Amino acid sequence: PVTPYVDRREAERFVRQFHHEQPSAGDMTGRLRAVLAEIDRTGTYEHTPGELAFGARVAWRNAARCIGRLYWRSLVVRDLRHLGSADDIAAECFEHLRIAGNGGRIRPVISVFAPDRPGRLGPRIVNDQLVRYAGHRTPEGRGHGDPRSAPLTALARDLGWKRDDEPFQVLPLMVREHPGGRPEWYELPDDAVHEVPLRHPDHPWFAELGLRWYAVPAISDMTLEIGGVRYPAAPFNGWYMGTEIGARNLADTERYDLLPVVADRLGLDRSSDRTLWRDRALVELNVAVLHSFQEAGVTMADHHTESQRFLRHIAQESRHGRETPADWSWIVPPVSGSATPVFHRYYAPVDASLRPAFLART
Ligand code: HEM
Ligand code: NRG
Repeated sequence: PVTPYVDRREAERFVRQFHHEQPSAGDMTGRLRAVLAEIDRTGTYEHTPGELAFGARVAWRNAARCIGRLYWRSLVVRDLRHLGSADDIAAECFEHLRIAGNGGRIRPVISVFAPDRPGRLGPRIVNDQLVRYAGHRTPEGRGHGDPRSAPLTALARDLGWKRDDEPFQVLPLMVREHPGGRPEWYELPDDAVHEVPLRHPDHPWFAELGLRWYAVPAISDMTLEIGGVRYPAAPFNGWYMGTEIGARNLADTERYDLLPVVADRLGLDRSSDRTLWRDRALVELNVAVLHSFQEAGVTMADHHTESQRFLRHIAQESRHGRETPADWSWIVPPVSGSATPVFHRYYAPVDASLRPAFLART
């Protein structure tokens, strides 16, 4: 598959938006003419550093599933478009994790690598996040590690990576320099991966469960599209909201499935759904996650605070004359939804043609 020419209308729409929102950026007519001429000559065009940073930030602003958008203007944009080799991408992804981790004071960062060009597709990061735990499902259907990573784990093993049987073993980073080609793989350096061991403020036994999670959620399998140009390798991160770990990653039956274990240690009656043992275990698991990140000095938001921030974001956007498209089913937190203000309202509908955007890999 070869990328076609950049859509001239998408390029024009973006250049107009950039100059409309950033009136200090200079001569729009000249820039538009240059961009269209470059597309006619080469099939694509090169964003200026200012356009790239603006485009990445607006792609975040447009992410309808993201509750964390209040700080979209502060996204740190690393312009690494000149890099396309697997070795360089891996090294800069590790540097991304160090910059973003920042000793615990997490900074939202995106690293943008080489784009797709006509006749030459850009590189791809195979992993869905830069840091992920290996896992699989046993023939009896029991999970080990993070079962969500079973396909990645199998691929890494095929490539020669050695799995051990720890439940929280960090997968290697796999990079395809050319789509369709065999990925190169790289073990993550220790100083790039910050992890937090989990304990509970009131229950000393909780630490004995040996649970942990990594500090920086860095999505690495979405394509950043700006003005018709696609950047398939553009990993980005913010910080975690506690429920992502406490109510989903560690709790979902398809993930670490820990509610029965936690409920038993809490001494809850699991003989009936009606005792709400799952609900009570969920709350204590989430207390442990928030407490542990706090004590470790790693940035994490609770769902009440992040919900309030999101409503502030909507209000701020509306003062700029912009609607905030949002997907209710992703914005409302997976526990205590109705106890947060984001539950009790509707949102502007999501327009799939909105750009710049982060697109799911097809
Ligand atoms: C999704 C929170 C930063 C782009 C989400 C989700 C949460 C969240 C809770 C839903 C995830 C899920 O249910 O699996 C936050 C917080 C941030 C933050 C607390 C702190 C700053 C960012 C940044 C970007 C971003 C920096 C991009 C530059 C997205 C996108 C999705 C998303 C594209 C949808 C992912 C998908 O479709 O799977 N965010 N986010 N977020 N966020 Fe954010
Ligand atoms: N739920 C996923 C991460 C999805 C994105 N969440 C963020 N993004 N907080 C998980 O690993 O649990 N971010 O860029 O901060």
